[in-house]
Formats: sequence, C-alpha cells, structure tokens
Amino acid sequence: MTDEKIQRLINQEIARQRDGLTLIPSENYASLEVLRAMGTPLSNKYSEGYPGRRYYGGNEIIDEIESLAIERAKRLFGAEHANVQPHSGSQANAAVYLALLKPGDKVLGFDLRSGGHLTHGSPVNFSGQIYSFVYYGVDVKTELIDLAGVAKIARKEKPRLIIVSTTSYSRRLDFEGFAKIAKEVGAYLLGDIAHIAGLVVAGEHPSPFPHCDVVTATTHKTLRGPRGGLLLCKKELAEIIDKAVFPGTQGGPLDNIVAAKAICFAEAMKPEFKAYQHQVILNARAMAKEFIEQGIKIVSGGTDNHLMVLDLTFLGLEARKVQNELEELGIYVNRNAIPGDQRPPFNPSGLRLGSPAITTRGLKEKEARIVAGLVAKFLKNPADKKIKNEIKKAVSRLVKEFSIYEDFKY
Ligand code: DSN
Repeated sequence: MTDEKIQRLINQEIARQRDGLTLIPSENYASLEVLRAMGTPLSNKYSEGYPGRRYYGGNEIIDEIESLAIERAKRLFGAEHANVQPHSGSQANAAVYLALLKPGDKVLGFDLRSGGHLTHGSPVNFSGQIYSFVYYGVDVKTELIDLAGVAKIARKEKPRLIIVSTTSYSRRLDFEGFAKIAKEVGAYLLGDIAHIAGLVVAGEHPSPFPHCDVVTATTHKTLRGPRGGLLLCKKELAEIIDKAVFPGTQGGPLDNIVAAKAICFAEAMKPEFKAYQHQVILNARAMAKEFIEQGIKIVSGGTDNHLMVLDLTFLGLEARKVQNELEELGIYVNRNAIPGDQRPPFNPSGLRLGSPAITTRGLKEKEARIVAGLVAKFLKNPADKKIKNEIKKAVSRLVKEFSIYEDFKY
C-alpha cells in the first residue's frame, strides 16, 4: 500500500526544490547516491557504542560502515579523531559542552546577531541556560570581527571555552588568531564550521586544524551530504568527546545517515568537489558585486565565503515580508538579524542568501549575477506587479536551463 497523501506531498516538495532558486546558504542538493543511502534498511538497526564495542548484536557490517566514515572524515579534514554519530550540528555542540564544561562554566561565544548560532549561548537555547556565556560581536563600523576586541574580553572574562564560528558572517575566520587568544587565557577553542566545511576541505577557507582543539560541523550545507553532524578533535580529547556523544547526549546513531556521510566524504575528496567549492566562492562574489552595483548594502560590504547578508534598513523594507514575497516568485532566502539589529528575531532587518545550491545546479558567475539582479529588482520595486511577473518568468527559465532532480519521483 502506498500512503498517497505523503507520496503527493513528498513529490510536491521535490518539485518545489526543482522549480525554485534556493539561495538559503545552509541548503543544498545532495547527490542521488547520498539520498539513496538514507532510504535503506540501515535505518532499522540499533548500534549504541562504537565500532567493535557495541551493545547490540548484528553490528559487524555497521562497524565496517562507521569505520569507513571515520577514516574518510579524518583524511578529508586532516583531523586526529572523528566522531560521525552526532545527529546534527546542535547535537555535536552539546556533546562538546558536556565533554569540556561543567554547568555554570564561562564560555565566550559569537553573538547571534553578528553571525553566531543559537547553540552558542542564546538565552532561549540550552547552551545559554546551562553555561555562563559572554559574547564577542563585530566592530560597529567595519562589521568585521575585531580580534583585539575579542582578546580584551577573553582576558577580562577568562572563559573555559572560546567558540569561533559563523552562520551568517560572510568573512574568513582567523582560527590561528583565535588560537593565540585561547592559549593566552588557558581556554579550549571550538571551531564550529557547519557552514564552511565544504570550503575548508576544498582549501577555499583556512582550516581550523591545527588551531582548534575541537571542531564541529554539519554534513549537509556546503559539504553537500546528508542532514547530520560531525565532530573532529585532537587525539587527547577523543575519549571524552566520544563519551559525550554516546552515552552522554545521544543513544543509537542513525546508521543510514552514517553510510550517507561516508559517501559524502568520498565525494568531497574528488577534484570535481574542489572545482564546485571554487565556483561557490566565485558565484557568491559575483552576486555581491551585483548587489553593490545596484546600491544594496551588504553587511561588512561583501563576502569571502558562500553567503552574504543584505541590510534592508536602508530600503525601509521588512525582511519577513520580503522573504515571503520572494518565495511567491520562486526565490528562497531567509530573513536574518544584522549586527546591532533593533528589530525582533522573528522579523529582523536582514536577508541572508548565498550560492551553494545554485552552484550545484551549474550556475556560473554570469547567471549568479542575473539571480542577484532579480532579487535587487524586486527589492527596489516590491509593489510592481509587472516586474514581479518578469522575475517569475526569469526564474522559470533559469531552473529549466539548470535543472536538478529532473526525473526524481517518490
Ligand atoms: N539552520 C542553520 C542555518 O541555516 O544556518 C543553522 O543551524
């Protein structure tokens, strides 16, 4: 029996992804091989523990799969130890905190409005409720991380852990500079590279190794694998990190996802993947150039990575409304806070967008500029029906020319 309701909805969602332009910088299109691995009977297995040390029988093959994923992750990132079990980036961060901190310990994290993540100490998140977070942000004028400012806070606060990360920061992270500060104040350094993992392994962004003690990542953003988390660390932390994942914060791993992670790591070792990441950067730059030429303000004035945040305060537009209206035109972006945002998180002043998904579709700089031009056109003429129709038609043309998941049906 087929569940027709769910089948119809899945096919509608596949069509939405196929027929629209995804500019949400944390979303991507995984390969069919990655997707296939996720839909296998591996999902039926329980395998609490680690390869060779499981609590349930029947794990001989799962052990081989997880060992392969671990070896590939270590090789790909040049890491001494890898744990491929975290269900998500948030879970990976939770495990790091459990391993390295006690409740109430002080942590220096990146402010959410400047580009940090919920799990880096937001008061509405477990991290902000259990640990004592203090924050660094970006310089008000340059909108860049000011390392001297970070060092000043670190010296005053003496945190046990410092987090260097980005979810909406469009510039390079100086892992080496942060490591110097962490060393000086005796703190651990966590690099959360969820967004930039693909850029890092392709050499398009400096590596967090050997500077960070622990690195967390997700496998589905620029890395373009299955939805999931990943934890990498120095050898001496391996035991406490593994214990903090299982049994500390999770039960059994998702073995189908672990297999898909192994496939994604192998894909990321290929020359095509390196070329893809290079194009991601070129496309993001081309988009930023177009926005700037159209007079649209980008936080920090541009991008060095795969994303950028448009500052809508100058246009007098509400980001939530813009996000919803662009969605009607087949363009997917997400509203985002900007540094020092005076508006609430549910309706902030910025629009975050980027190039990973359109680059997977095959768009190059010329088309990336066209896409940014469509967004800019809308931002300048939000009430013009004729222009909206033109944008809709242009989106239709682009998604047909650069097709994805063409014959994919559930
Ligand atoms: N939701 C992710 C993002 O979009 O960046 C962060 O967890």
